Amino acid sequence: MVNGKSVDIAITTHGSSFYYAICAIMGTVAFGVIGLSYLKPREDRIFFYITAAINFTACIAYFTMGSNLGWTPIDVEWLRPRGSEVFGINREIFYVRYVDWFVTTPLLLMDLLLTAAMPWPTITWIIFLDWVMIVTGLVGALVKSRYKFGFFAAGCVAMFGIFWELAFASRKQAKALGSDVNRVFVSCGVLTLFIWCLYPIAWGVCEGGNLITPDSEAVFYGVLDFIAKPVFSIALIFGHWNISPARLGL
Ligand code: RET
Repeated sequence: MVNGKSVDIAITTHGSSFYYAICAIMGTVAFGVIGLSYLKPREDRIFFYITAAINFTACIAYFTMGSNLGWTPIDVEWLRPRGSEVFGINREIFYVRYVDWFVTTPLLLMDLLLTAAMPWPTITWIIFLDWVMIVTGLVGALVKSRYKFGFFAAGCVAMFGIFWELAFASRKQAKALGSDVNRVFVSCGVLTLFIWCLYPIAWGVCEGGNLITPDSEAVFYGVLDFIAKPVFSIALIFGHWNISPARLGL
């Protein structure tokens, strides 16, 4: 207790069960994608392996969060009792989310960029921008003062750079590759652009502004991750079913 206020930062069993439920979905989709890959020759499995890796990684991260691990308490400076030197009003920050995203968001982007047969220099640069976005988001989450929003702004600029590449150069190239490639690129690309825009909003009300509880955070990020990973994965795998990777130069 600090100044009569509870500073209990543990998550409830509800938050934990929700994390385990998402963990189970990610695991099921990952194994399902690996199972489906056996229907294709070894050299045609690139999208299966990338997509399975995305879901396996998330499965481990969600197991960690369901077990109430992978987080650290961060002081929330502007919620410190007025005139008090006491720190102690803090929030649990799940840094393991960022470890997950550091691995999985480049893989999600590779799924899209390889679909559009983008050249490796472009892919390398986009992955760099993505890492800037995730790392600045993590640093911002761990900083206790309002400077956190400076890091957040840098992350948003990087995300904008990624969106620009996907929406213009990559879309143009996917279109030139034929209507089947264009269809899977546009459907998975639109899903990505829409859902990725909601992550900074979630960050703003959770790690940033401390406006919603860690339980609500579990649901907010959980629903986003469910759409960004399992739903995206299924759309991508079936969208690619009749497209030979050789046609994309893979
Ligand atoms: C942060 C904060 C810094 C600014 C921005 C962010 C965007 C994060 C995104 C994360 C996407 C995660 C996905 C996970 C897969 O399941 C880091 C929240 C712009 C877009 C797709």
